Amino acid sequence: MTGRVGPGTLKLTQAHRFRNRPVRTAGILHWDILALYAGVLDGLRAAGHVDSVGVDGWAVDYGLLDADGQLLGNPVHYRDARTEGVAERVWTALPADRLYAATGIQYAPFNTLYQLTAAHGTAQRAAARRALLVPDLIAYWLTGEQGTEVTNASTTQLLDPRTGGWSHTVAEAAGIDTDLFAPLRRPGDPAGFLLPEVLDTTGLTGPVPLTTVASHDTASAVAAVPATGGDRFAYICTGTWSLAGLELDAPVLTEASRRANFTNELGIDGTVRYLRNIMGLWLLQECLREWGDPPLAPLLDAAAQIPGPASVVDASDPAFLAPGRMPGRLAQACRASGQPVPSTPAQTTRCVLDSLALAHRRAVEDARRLADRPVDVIHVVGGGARNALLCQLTADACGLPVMAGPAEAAALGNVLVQARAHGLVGDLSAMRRLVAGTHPLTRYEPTGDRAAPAAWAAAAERIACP
Ligand code: LFR
Repeated sequence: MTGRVGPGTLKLTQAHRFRNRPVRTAGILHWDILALYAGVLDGLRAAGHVDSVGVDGWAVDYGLLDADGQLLGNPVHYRDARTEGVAERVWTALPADRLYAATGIQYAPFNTLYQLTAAHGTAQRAAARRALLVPDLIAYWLTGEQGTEVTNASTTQLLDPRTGGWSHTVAEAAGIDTDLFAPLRRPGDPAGFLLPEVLDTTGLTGPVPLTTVASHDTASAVAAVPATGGDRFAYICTGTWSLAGLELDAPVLTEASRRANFTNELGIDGTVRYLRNIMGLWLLQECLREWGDPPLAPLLDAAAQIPGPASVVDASDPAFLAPGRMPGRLAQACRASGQPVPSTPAQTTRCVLDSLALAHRRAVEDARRLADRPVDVIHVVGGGARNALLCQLTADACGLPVMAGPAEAAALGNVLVQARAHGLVGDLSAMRRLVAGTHPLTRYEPTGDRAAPAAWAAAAERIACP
């Protein structure tokens, strides 16, 4: 994406789009990182002229480099099964409650901490001198400079959210030397210049600086949430995942918060992203893949005609993490909880969207209770902001208005942090006002006969997660 920023101006243009296709080899699911990097180079070529570049991407995954700075293998996908049962091993050295008190990070089988533990004893891990998180790896190839961006580093479960530095307690207990990571850097920090080889390949004219952004895509998206009326808002970043929660000044590290599996990831300017991971539109994407990728719009229209909330599943359950056979797995979960089994694609789609709306409701309610913060409005950003049925169901389930948009929040947050570092925009609230003033938002009210929170409470009881 290219972005243009000025007073009253914030405009994104898609320069290039490429597929991200994971590949399974020798029993392990990998990212095709060189194909992704080639896509980045194609994008830079298509962009033409740029004043600055920023890289963001998904969290937790990393590439290992040898002593010469060469990549030791394709990064493993966080949906790979190699981390099954690994967390329990880590907890024998450092119990889960102490781990949470030290890092504030939710349990997810794929946290970097567990991935590095799973890799202990492998030849690759033994040869590794450096681990670079995926956006940092792309930044390294573009510039030759290594760093560890702090919002993404917070998802490793090796960082202390109070200090923003590494947690030596956790690292020592897990037998991980934090020198494996490059020095920490913060959104806004300069991160070098595009290498001559990159300028050659892309046809760009140097010098082109790389600017550190909130390199965790969710942190970039939260930075671009168009909230302009104070702090009584929740956000839901919807895409492959739904990340639902609050922006706070300080982490919530209580036992109740741990039990509710809330995470305290770092945001820009010392903020804390207090949120829960919900499986998100991945559930639908995987169904569509199984059905041979039919067009989405007629399916959503048909799903909207079905009375709801229909049968629901627990959309926070890691049981849905792995790819494959998703319609069958959803049907099985409905059967196991004694609910009608969705059998048509429209019914399955409705099951997914009702389940997501219900999970959004639980996350927003739990967050405001655990952080003791009132919420008047929910901002839905990311790809799901385009899904009117999902937004309406979320408003209905939560009993709160939903402000939907922008869909490209992560790219906007990325561009805004670069613009700020180059003096083109003010603080976080100025950034948010600029998004709100330049991007149309759609408001969904929990109205009409759809506003029936009791029906959602009953749906929650059916899957025993109140
Ligand atoms: C969203 C996201 C989530 C993270 C998941 C795995 O793209 O970055 O925030 O939990 O992907 O990295």
